[in-house]
Amino acid sequence: MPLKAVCVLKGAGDTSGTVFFEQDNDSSPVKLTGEIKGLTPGEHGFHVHAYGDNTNGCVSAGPHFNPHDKTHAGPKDTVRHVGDLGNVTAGPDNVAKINIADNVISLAGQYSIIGRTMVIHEKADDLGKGGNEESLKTGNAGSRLACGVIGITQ
Ligand SMILES: [Cu+2]
Ligand SMILES: [Zn+2]
Repeated sequence: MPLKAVCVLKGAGDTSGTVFFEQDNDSSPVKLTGEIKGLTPGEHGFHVHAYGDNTNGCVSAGPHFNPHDKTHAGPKDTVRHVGDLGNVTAGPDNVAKINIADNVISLAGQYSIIGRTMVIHEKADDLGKGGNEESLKTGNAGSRLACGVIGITQ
């Protein structure tokens, strides 16, 4: 039985989306599909943040999910936060189609992302290559446009 999860992202503005997660077993890649609308055209940082807490909006989700205490980077880098999924790209229709496969996040086990928060950001994630201190923490991706808690689905 594949593992499945879903995340509905909402925010204070008109950005919203739905992301579906699927993983064949706890050692295979997690596939993410879905879309986020209400984005300016171009790249937007997209991460798993540590807490499934939206009590004060997306800010309560805390920093990037980083159980190994590493620096921020891109999804293809070996040293990265577990939650670093890089960027999604919105087209002229303001919609980003999501089609990601990632080998670091999981839907089961000690480093499961279930119960944590997906965040879509205002700006592009510089993937840790921005040359300043913030780049190695957040990728300078700016404010949190929308977010949602990742939950188990059938
Ligand atoms: Cu983020
Ligand atoms: Zn990060």
